Amino acid sequence: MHIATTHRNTDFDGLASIIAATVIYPGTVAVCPKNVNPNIHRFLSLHKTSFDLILCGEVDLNAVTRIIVADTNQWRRLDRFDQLKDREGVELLLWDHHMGIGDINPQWQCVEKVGATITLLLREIQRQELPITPLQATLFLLGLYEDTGQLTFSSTTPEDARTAAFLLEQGADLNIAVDFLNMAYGEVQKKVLFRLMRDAEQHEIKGKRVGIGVVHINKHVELAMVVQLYGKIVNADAVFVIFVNEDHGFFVIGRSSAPEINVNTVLHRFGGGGHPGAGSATINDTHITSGEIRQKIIAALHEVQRGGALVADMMSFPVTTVDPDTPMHEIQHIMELEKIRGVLVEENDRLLGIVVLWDLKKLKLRKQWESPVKAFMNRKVTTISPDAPAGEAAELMVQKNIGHLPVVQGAKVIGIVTRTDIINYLYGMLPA
Ligand SMILES: [Mn+2]
Repeated sequence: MHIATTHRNTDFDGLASIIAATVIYPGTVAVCPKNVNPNIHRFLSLHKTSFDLILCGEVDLNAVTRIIVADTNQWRRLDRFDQLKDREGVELLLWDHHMGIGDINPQWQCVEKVGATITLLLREIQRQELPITPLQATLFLLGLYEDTGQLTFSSTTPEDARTAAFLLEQGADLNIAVDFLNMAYGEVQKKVLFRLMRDAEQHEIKGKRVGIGVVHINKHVELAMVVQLYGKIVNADAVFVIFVNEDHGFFVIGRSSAPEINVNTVLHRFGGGGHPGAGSATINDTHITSGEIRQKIIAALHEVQRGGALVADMMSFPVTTVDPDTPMHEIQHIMELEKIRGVLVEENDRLLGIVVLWDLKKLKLRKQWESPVKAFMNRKVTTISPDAPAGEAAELMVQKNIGHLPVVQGAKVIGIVTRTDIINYLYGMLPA
């Protein structure tokens, strides 16, 4: 007997993966653990008869000659089959996207860091051009969407997104998928949120409100959205939550809406990372405690703030300036030549105004091109100081919908922040 099975507290990725395994390996029986997540329970109560599934208790262990394990690499997460751990003559295959250390040592495996295990099985299904039904496609899409937060989690890979496209082509039903995914706040997430509300500490660090929580979990579920929601509810500028899992490993999720608090820089110290606003770290150091991790985060927050990126670190210079009598045709020439979209107008080292590419589009008459820039420039220029946090520049440009932000020290322009500088900053291309 050949079986495909997955972890207890089965989620959509686990269920989708064992059904996909029956497509890839004909004659294989999908075996579902007794304990499944609430949304899986709801899904199966409607669709049970549509899929060939049996429970672990129904399998005669002596008859098993091949086990395909999906979405976990640990024996003890399986229902009953850990009894086959060292049995001779049982072939073991593994499909998984967890990169941590597991104790399942298969004869063959496909383990890669993608957003969902189902993506790996669908790679094989597509390679062999195996047919799948719209119902299977819907279940596969649920697995993919649940594990990737509808392709928004930072673990999402380009292949996950292409797999979603493939499933939609195969007739996956988005109405059904949305219906089941709306339960993204399952029991585990609700408990986590409750504990955070009750136990998390609020710290005031350099005038910013930072929530720091420690939560014990015994299940691998998506928690990023809970952390984000918690931050919003308590109106924190940043939140860091240390999740302690049953193996005493740690998973830290950070979120920040304050330009001064860079999550990427803080979690970098734990071997993690992400973006200034969002990131995570997995800590597999058995000698560290959650209390020590919390202290390290607080220490990092104090330091990072001091050394955080400033406008001076991100601005471009030198700045192209012209005097107020420069004719407009020359402005156009300068923009083309230097490949820039904005020119500052100065007189005696004093900023008078700014003219941007958009202003040139307003010129209709030939003689206007001969007119001086002072007739067309914008005199109300928003500026920023070089000591301001880099994130403040981003915020200001979004708020005012401007593409150029002159950096002014005293009365003198020493640089300029453009949208390109902002993009480089936001996507972490700036050395932190
Ligand atoms: Mn998974």
